[in-house]
Amino acid sequence: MREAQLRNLAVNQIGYPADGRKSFVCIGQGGPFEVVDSAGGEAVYRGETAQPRFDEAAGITLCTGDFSALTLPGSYFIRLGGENSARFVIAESPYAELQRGLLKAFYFFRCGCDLEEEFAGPWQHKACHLADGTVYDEPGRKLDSVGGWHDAGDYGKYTGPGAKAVADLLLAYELYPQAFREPLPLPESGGGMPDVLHECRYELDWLFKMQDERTGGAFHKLTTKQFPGLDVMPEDDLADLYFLPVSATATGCFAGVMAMAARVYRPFDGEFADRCLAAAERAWRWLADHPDAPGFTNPGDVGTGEYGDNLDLDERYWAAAELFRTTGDEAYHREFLVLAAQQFPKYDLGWANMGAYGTIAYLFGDRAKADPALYGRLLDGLIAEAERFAAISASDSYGISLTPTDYSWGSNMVVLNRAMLLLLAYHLGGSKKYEVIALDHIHYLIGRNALDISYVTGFGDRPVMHPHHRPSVGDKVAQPVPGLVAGGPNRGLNDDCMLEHLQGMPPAQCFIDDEQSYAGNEVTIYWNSPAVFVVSHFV
Ligand code: G3I
Ligand code: 9MR
Ligand code: ZN
Repeated sequence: MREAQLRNLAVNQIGYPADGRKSFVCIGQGGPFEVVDSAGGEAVYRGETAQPRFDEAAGITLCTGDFSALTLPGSYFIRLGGENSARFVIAESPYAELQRGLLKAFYFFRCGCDLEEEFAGPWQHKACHLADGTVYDEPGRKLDSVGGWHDAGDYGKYTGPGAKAVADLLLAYELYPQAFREPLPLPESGGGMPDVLHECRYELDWLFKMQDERTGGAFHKLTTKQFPGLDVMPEDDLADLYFLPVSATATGCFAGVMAMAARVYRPFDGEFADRCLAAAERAWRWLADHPDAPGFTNPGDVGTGEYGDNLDLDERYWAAAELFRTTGDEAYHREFLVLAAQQFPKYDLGWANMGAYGTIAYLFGDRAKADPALYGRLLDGLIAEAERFAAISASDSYGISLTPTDYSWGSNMVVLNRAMLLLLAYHLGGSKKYEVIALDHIHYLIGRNALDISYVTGFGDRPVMHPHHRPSVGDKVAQPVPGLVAGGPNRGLNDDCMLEHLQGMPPAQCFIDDEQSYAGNEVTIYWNSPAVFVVSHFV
């Protein structure tokens, strides 16, 4: 809903890198503007907005004002037609705190341990979900279920989404190790291993428990049968937990992320890396033995997240690529070549389509071992996808790569996945402009959007305050848990709260900061993880 206090001037509410492109977006016809130094109150830069144009996604006429020429570090706001924007900084590195906050969010998602005051501040709470889980198909069989991250605003733990989140964080660490030097800190901080790897290990230690030791397949998810009430704290959610049946999509993701972890953790902990690789290879054998496994669907008495996905080729492709990259074993390469010859999306970053992870693993792997023709085709395809996003971004007033139909449930993941893909294309020799456009996606996330809102709790001048996040609803703390990325505008209006308040709204305005709105204002680990990746590039 467009609220009364909504400003007509949208900026990145944190700020802009000094050497980057800088612009704001103004609702209406625009005109002359000033950038004002918020300490001294003087205008330090004057400009004129560009030609207004109707933006289809936002459903309003907008214009942009460019102030890239202003590079002097400081704190500023925009003044136009008697109105002031939010304050923002221009700084060498404005996103260090944001990046740490986005990563720290994973600590807040932890399940099965006390969140101690020293690390969690007012959002501390007791250990949760400590009971064994029952294997759904074998009611007499109980297994240790403790650990990992809650998926989202609910307390389910789902193998595929967990693997996507870890993969994004490990990729961020592989590409931007310098962004992870400072401790967060975490209870495990120290010992020579960066905190991002400590945090991912918390999830990986749980993921091992999702591999059925009898078959090597990965259980699709571990949840209660129904979602608990919205104000239930995790430690009060005592309903029985179930390991839901093994699926090929979960097993493919499990193999992919474990093979990746084997590579990334090798320099720090060889024994752990060996365990990861053995688990990945065992999962691979399950996949080989189950070429036609059906997609997962919830049994009739289970109402928690389904993460249904009938296409498992992309997960198999990812697994083969990571196993090949990590081991150099030609047998995995042959499997990868067979999978790569099939038709399915190869440039999507999940949660359902995981193909890009396979493509990236191949492109970042040992080029001397790759098939030159396939390598070239995959690289061309990645660059073509980046070009497609660049073209959409060029015609969007906020500079992002979403078309009006792309604003569906979790649209902020689409924003961040596409920024991530642009950065990966840039790293693989693509145009420098991809980096500039990726930064525009961060600006959108942190306030330069149709609702003048920062979609990250605790960051920016007007952040999301009421996420659909059970701990934030159930604790007695006014501020939500910080560092969480909300799902964002969803033209599907898939919950009653959206249906009540947002009928007829243009796609990019289909968002309400209300805790009841699970289809727009929930938070998840795999919306935070691409945010960590993208922001780490600019740290
Ligand atoms: O991809 C299609 C697009 O092609 C189409 O144009 C559009 C039109 O509606 O729909 C798009 O699909 C949507 C899909 O998300 C996109 O990822 C579906 O409509 C939408 O229903 C689906 O929503 C998923 C939602 O669960 C419901 O299944 C979200 O992605 C997914 O993030 C969300 O996950 C939940 C878990 O189940 C439980 N835990 C919380 C989590 C987040 O809310
Ligand atoms: O609260 C649930 C949220 O965490 C899930 O992501 C969402 C996905 O289906 O479902 C929410 O639960 C709602 C349920 O689906 C329908 N009845 C209202 C529930 C929210 O209060
Ligand atoms: Zn828990």
